[in-house]
Amino acid sequence: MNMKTSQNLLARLLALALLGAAVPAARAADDTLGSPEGPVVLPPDLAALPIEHAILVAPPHVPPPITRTTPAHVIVNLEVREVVKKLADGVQYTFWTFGGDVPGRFIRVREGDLVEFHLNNHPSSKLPHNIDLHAVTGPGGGAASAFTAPGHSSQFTFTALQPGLFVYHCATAPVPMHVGNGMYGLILVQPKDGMPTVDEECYVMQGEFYTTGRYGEEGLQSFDMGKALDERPPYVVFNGSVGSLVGDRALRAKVGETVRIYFGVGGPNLVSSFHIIGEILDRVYPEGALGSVEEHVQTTLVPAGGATMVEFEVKVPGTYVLVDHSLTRAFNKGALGMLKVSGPPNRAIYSGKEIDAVYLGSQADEGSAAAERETELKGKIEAEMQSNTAITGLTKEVQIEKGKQVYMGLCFACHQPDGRGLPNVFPPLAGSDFLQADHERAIRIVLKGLSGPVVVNGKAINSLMPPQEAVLTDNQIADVLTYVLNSFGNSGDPVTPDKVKAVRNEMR
Ligand code: HEC
Ligand SMILES: [Cu+2]
Repeated sequence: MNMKTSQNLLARLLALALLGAAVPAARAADDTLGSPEGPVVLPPDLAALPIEHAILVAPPHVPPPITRTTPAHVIVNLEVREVVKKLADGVQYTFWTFGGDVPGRFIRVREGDLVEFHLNNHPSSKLPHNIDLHAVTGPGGGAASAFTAPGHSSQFTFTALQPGLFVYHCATAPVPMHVGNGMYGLILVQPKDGMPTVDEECYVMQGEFYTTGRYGEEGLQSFDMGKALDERPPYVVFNGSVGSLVGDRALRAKVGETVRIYFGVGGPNLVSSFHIIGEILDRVYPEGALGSVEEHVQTTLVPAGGATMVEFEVKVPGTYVLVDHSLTRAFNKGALGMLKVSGPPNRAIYSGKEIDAVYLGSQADEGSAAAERETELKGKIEAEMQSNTAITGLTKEVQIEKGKQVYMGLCFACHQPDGRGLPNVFPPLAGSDFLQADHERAIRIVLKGLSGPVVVNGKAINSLMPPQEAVLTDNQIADVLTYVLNSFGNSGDPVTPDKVKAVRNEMR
């Protein structure tokens, strides 16, 4: 018997001793993974516990609080399913789940409960799975006893010794892949003395997805181990998909209510700087530990494989945005959710907008003048259409005005409002030979960005322009290039949306 096996055996003997059970010596010696040891013979006090079936609940909801004041023998039935679901608009992913959703079903038990755990792996699954519950005291947090082939069911029993909010996850090799495909959830072990009552409880978990395609690339995506090794996920999301807590699916509360969010991080790798824009967290239980409470918290750090509970009273109506305050994750990778609070305003706490005066700097003034001019020209076209069909010239003028708004909202920041750029940093668009030599190339640059050395008007530059394909529509790109090609002393033909579309398609 090697060291590890003897340690395992020791731990198992301890676990059995804890249950007060007689040790089935012959079976305990056969300590291979997954070989059943048979049901434990419970001592009279445990055998006499009332039996209860746990209610498991899908996110963002949680089971109701446990009101009993004595332990029970709680039976948990959790089903593993491999399902194809939406990761983002137009993007599907084969999620491996505990219960059909990411995160897995929320489990709620009470400190001191005897938990009889059944892990059922659906017959349609392709792979075996198991479960490691951080609430379990014992080898692998249950994983050593829960390895379950498709169409099989495993059983093990543990005592919920310590209260707190715990992550559970699959621990089958390769573990990062099983977790990275969505195999995590939360189990709350309510303390013996109960928890403060609140009006709303909800369940949110963050996790990142390492898809082969980049963010937003349509179709069925698969797990990319290379990206996982580099810890460079295209997606970082709440509750398993981009937009899972947005719009109709937002969390809800009413003014005056107290809200508790059970927030966990499945990972597999990233931690979360959990923050709610516009709320100060009245109470935070760091790391899901009920023993300590922090008050008046802005942002709380949640480790991978960790959890926290946050509580706050909502006092002002409006939409509050849940984010990982590592902000590109929130605004570019999906880690963004919403809490919509309804009810009467409280102007003493928050006034709402008091004054709306324009202050956007001179560039934006140009932009708004362009908007007026565009409306004026559109009016002119309509008037002209009544009598004259030769409106091509005017169409180009409209494009120029619309393009100017795009330019003043985006390109100006680098290429400058006058199109002259900044020496050695941003190349000029005004009089740019590079731009005017090849309009198709210009479309490509706006779509895909540009990096590496280029020479513009005899001056070398080696910098980086970010791609705009995800930001701008074909029309906007046509308009902005028409504007640039017909401003700053440049002169050129209009760029049509069809041309942009053709270039975009050919680069797919
Ligand atoms: C974040 C800064 C930034 C923004 C925003 C930006 N660019 Fe650029 N652009 C650059 C840089 C830097 C280069 C040169 C890249 C290199 O050195 O390879 C460049 C190059 C170009 C070029 C080719 C070089 C030249 O001067 O003719 C064109 C055309 C161009 N940008 C158009 C645009 C348009 C149109 C927009 C708005 C839709 C835009 N850029 C937005 C930074 C930016
Ligand atoms: Cu698994």
